[in-house]
Amino acid sequence: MIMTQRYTHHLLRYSLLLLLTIASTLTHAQEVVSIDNPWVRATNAGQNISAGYMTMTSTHDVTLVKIESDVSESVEIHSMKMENNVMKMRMLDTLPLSAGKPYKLEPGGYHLMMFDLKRPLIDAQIVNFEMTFKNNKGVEFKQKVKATVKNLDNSNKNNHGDHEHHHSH
Ligand SMILES: [Cu+2]
Repeated sequence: MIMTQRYTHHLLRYSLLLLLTIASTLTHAQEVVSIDNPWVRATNAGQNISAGYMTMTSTHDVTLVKIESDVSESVEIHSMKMENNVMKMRMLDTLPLSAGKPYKLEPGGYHLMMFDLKRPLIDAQIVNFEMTFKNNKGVEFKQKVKATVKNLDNSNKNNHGDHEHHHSH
């Protein structure tokens, strides 16, 4: 009788341990970055670069370390700011996101720059991004993002329209 009880007890402890393991795995999986309004600028004829925009909000402190897309050979993270009256873009190796703080990638500011497009980007198409983040324990996780191509030709007064200029890497 005592033996049986002890065995049951062990089983219970084992089950609890298993549950805890599952729980912590779930917590880990929930470590996601929410992405709002992802979109990509439509291309003009002969243009083989474009830019992507979105708002990223992370539940934890994470760092965006890599981005890939299904329409371009490479994707870079760029910052953009005025220097001596010239709009300058810089490539960032990584983009750290503080927990709970929304990071806006938008025209005139931070953006994802897509190089060597494999095909023209036409209004309403979908671009698939795969973003790799690293948490503060150094563990990488990936997140897929579907962005919509938008044609903003009518609002081209935006200084970002001539995106290919003023690059300084
Ligand atoms: Cu750029």
